[in-house]
Amino acid sequence: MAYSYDDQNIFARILRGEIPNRTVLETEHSLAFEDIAPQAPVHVLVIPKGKYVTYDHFAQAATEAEIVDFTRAVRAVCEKLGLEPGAEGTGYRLISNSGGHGMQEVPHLHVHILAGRPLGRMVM
Ligand code: DGP
Repeated sequence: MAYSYDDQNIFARILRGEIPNRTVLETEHSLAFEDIAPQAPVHVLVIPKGKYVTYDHFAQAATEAEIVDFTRAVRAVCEKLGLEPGAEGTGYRLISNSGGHGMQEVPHLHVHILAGRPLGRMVM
């Protein structure tokens, strides 16, 4: 499908510096910042700097450099925060809500990184 991107969405405004954020990590093509309404002790959002609405849009239209950068930015945040799966008390959950049934609120692709406590089983 063809996507139309809303330049006034809240993450577009964060990327333009119009709204402050608590940045965790910034790369050439991606930005990671703390969620304003954390659902876990660690709740970070990672977004591409490019104008992509959903994961589907990004995977279709982004350059390979953007895709590699974004994928590694997610990992780099987890490394920076000491979340890499392995030791007891580590690990995390990645979520990317997409579209209506995904209950996506902000129409700019974002991956939620949730961690810091056992997160429970997913409830569908
Ligand atoms: P989703 O439902 O997947 O579209 O999640 C959107 C998330 O964005 C939600 O967890 C709250 C967060 N959020 C909304 N507005 C702001 C904001 O102005 N700043 C930050 N840091 N997070 C925001």
